[in-house]
Amino acid sequence: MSLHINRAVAEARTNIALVKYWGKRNEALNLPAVGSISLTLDGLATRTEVRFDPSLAADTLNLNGTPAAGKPLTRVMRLLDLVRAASGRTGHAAVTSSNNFPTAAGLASSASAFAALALAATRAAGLSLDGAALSNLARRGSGSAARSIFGGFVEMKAGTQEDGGDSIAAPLATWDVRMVVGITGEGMKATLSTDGMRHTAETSPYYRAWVESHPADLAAGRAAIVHRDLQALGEVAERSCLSMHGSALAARPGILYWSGATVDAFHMIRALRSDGVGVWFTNDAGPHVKALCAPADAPRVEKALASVHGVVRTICCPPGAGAVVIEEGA
Ligand code: 2P0
Repeated sequence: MSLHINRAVAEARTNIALVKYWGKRNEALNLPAVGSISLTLDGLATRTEVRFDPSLAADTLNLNGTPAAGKPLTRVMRLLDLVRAASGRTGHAAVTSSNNFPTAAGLASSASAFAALALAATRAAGLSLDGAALSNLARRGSGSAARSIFGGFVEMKAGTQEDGGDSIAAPLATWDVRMVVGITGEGMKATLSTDGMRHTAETSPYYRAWVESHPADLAAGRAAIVHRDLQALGEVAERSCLSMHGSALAARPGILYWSGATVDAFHMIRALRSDGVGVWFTNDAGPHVKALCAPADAPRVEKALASVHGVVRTICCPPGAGAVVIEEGA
């Protein structure tokens, strides 16, 4: 530990789950009820600077050029408190964070944000954590952030320990695929993931079935990645996405993240598949659609998705690297 370092800049990329995380076994420690498997994406990144400054009266947060308060600042302060406790550092910090993709597109992700923050804050505090410890810390900010510490295909373990020591992510084998993102309109999602998960767990009669069917999907996803079997991976990805949404749709009242364009894009992807293109959809707590395919098929998939009424933009992402330190020093 070197106490003179008080500033660090880190970058992390977002990730998309192929076997979904939905539900928590402990909300205070943010421990997931189920594991998950994701792909870290190149091209959609958050860059975050953390500067510990003894002259500050409080922690501050600047998000995409604008000072932030309220919930985003509170979540950042909670993570900084964990870093202060682990490092012994007592001062406040100035956090400056920006995404390299338009926030208005609605893709702004807590995954890349909290992975970048965990890495930048620990390095600025003079700590040098390994990937597992960083993943554990990032999870406290956001469950999906635990996965963005690593590049390529990543598995997040639900874990069984009460303190969450084994609720961490680790990299799996990686090969070259594409995730084509179809942006379906703009705006904030209706129900935040954390609230949606809680409501589903508390009220959906299908939640238990979701949790119980999940280990088989994880095993199938893991095997597909090890064998580089895109079809098997795509099939489990669609199944896991629809199961997650099925449990949320059955909550009372039901949570509906899809727009008409989302469903039209699902049909378009299945029509492409009927034409012999190896492409499978997934979708998260919002209306955007993500299509998994081989690199050679990506141009055709992108064109087809762009032709869906309501899809305003497409982004084609190769696998991306894990979180990295860009700069550090006094
Ligand atoms: C996932 N999602 O596996 C799932 C699928 C969205 C749908 O992880 O409450 O922002 O901060 O741990 O990580 C989004 O939820 O939730 C998410 P918290 P997070 O990617």
